[in-house]
Amino acid sequence: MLIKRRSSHHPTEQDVTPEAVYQDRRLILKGLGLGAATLAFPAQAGVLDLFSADKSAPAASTRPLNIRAAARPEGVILTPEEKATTHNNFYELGTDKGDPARNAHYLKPEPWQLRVEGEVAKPFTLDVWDLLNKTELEERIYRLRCVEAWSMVLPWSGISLAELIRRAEPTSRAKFVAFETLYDPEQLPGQASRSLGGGIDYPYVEGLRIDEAMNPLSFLAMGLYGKTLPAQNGAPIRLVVPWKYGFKSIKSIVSIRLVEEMPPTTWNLLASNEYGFYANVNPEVDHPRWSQASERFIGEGGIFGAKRQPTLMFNGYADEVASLYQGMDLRQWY
Ligand SMILES: Nc1nc2c(c(=O)[nH]1)N[C@H]1C(S)=C(S)[C@@H](COP(=O)(O)O)O[C@H]1N2
Ligand SMILES: [Mo]
Repeated sequence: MLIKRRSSHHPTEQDVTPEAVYQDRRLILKGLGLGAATLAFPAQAGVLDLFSADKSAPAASTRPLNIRAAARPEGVILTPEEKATTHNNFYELGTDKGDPARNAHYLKPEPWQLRVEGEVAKPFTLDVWDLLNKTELEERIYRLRCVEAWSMVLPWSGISLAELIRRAEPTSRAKFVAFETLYDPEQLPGQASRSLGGGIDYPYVEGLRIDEAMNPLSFLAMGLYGKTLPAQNGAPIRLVVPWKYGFKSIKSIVSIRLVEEMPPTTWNLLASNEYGFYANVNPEVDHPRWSQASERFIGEGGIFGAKRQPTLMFNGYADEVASLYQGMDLRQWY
């Protein structure tokens, strides 16, 4: 059964998202003892009118950015902007693929402060919009591979994560980097109840080993398609780690903390047998409940009718990152 909240004569992307994907998520939620009925029809439970309210409220508008545009390599097909901004995973704004765009207006990305703290000589608080206004951002075209076996190719704009971390001068005890999404149930109503937010204990948290964070590919995006980030894509600043499954790329971050021990991460906390800390894209290591050997690329046709294409080791970034995992058993360290 598909989860449907609106009836419509025109199938929307979430109506045709492969059944298995929703079943996968629900299996996890069932394990947590959440009733299937609440999940299938969240709008009927009293606390959940948070999401049914005010459809007319406009979402924060996006605006053009000052960027150093990347060359569009020949033969590379970008996911259409309209797909990238309406097919999202951002459970704090709802668990259906179309929810984050519909609920985008709850999140107020301006002003926004991001702390860089922990094991550093010079902790600081960054005014994100000040940085945005003063900096010529770099554009990067990256593949994004969701653990649910769909993928996109997206033009992000932002700065390298290493650049920001270096400014704080990490100490020798800084072995990992912990990231945290904003916690504010008024702006992110999925945080107001466990069923509404997909059973996750918020805030959403993620982490990288320090050498992964300092790798030149690790990116802090403040833009998409040459404009400021839409709320549903993680405004105003989010992580992008292209060789890892999409859930590592944490949205709307307020804290970057350098730490000594491996930090807890949201999907690992939810189902440690299914989601590890590393979450490197690996076509040879299947998810316990589905194959990771191939993926549906979301192009003009959306996920509906998308052809499967082979998934690449480290999502195609092996030359840049394989050396980070030398000597590690990639089956064990999933
Ligand atoms: N805070 C937060 N960050 C998140 C998520 C989320 O639910 N909450 N979903 C993740 C998942 S599963 C994916 S695939 C990507 C999706 O990014 P996109 O919607 O911009 O394509 O965001 C990741 N970051
Ligand atoms: Mo994902």
